[in-house]
Amino acid sequence: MLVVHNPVHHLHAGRQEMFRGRLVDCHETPDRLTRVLAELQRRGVGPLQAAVDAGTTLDSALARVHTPRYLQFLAHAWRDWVALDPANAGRDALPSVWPAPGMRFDVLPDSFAARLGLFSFDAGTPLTAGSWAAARGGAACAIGAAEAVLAAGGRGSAFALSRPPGHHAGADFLGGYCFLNNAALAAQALREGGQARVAVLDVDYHHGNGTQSIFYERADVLTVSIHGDPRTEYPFFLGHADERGAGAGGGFNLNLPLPRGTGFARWREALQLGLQAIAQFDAQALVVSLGVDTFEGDPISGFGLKSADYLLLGQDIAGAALPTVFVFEGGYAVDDVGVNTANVIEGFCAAWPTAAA
Ligand code: SP5
Ligand code: ZN
Repeated sequence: MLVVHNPVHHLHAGRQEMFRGRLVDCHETPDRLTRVLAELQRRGVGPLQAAVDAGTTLDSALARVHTPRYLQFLAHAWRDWVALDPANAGRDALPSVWPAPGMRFDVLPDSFAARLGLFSFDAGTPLTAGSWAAARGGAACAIGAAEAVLAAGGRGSAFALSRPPGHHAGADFLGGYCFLNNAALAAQALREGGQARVAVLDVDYHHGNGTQSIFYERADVLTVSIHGDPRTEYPFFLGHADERGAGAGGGFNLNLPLPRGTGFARWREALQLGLQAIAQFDAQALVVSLGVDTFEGDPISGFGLKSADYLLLGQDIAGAALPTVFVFEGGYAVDDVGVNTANVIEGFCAAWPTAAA
């Protein structure tokens, strides 16, 4: 399977995230991606392609998913952060003030600290000097992988080894270690490449709130997410089963929340429900938001999947028999993230040999 990786992902390396009143070491590290790449190469998965930031071409692709004011904010965020205080050059940016419902989201504050809050939904997503360049590279992976699948005449598959992750980022906000929504960009590229109906299947431990919100009122992209129940799990404020889409998108969002502690047998039943919905939708192409933070050893999550389960996960997804773009999301047990992710890809390829090209 083609693997598109981000050669500049290491430019984003947040130091600390705010967690319950303290700054703790950031869980989302460059090492995660290095481990996955090493394991894929060890197993001979390939070919390997480096994503290219195509400048203005990439800008227009980003603008079809994100708002102009958010992209403008991200493009200049580091410069503005340092302008706030020269000493900020040595610190990551984290927000500390946010608008609540009923306050103004439409007026852009002059203060960068206020703008950072306006465009964020948590204080756990450090923005660094290289975050914008790295996020662009991650987005380019997802779009490049989608283009490769389209070029394969709707029979192919590819893995976008994106970093930073993307599924928590909305049209107009960052959060959850995410800046640009890589999976949404891949889905949009598939739509523009002529696939009439695209499904996004999000198997990361956390609800894909950004992806859901981007497509919530659209009937051409079905979003399905299997995740820890937001009553107790991050991102808390979205991801409930009664969120089914709105307007023209009514019926085109499916949330399958599961309680903390869920193991593979029950998780797999939810996957079958998700795959049934995708078949019923008659999707022409599939984007998988592939987080492996469902692993039993994950330090910030609560499901009990074991390494061997990821082979079956990949096999089950291959059963959809759709052109498929995998997009890397979460997974924080660094010693196991490579094996778990490569197992999904291997299980998929073994079950659908035509996709292994
Ligand atoms: C892409 C993705 O998986 N984003 C997840 C973002 C989760 N952010 C909240 C993390 C809470 C960190 N908890 C620290 C626990 C220290 N013992
Ligand atoms: Zn996650």
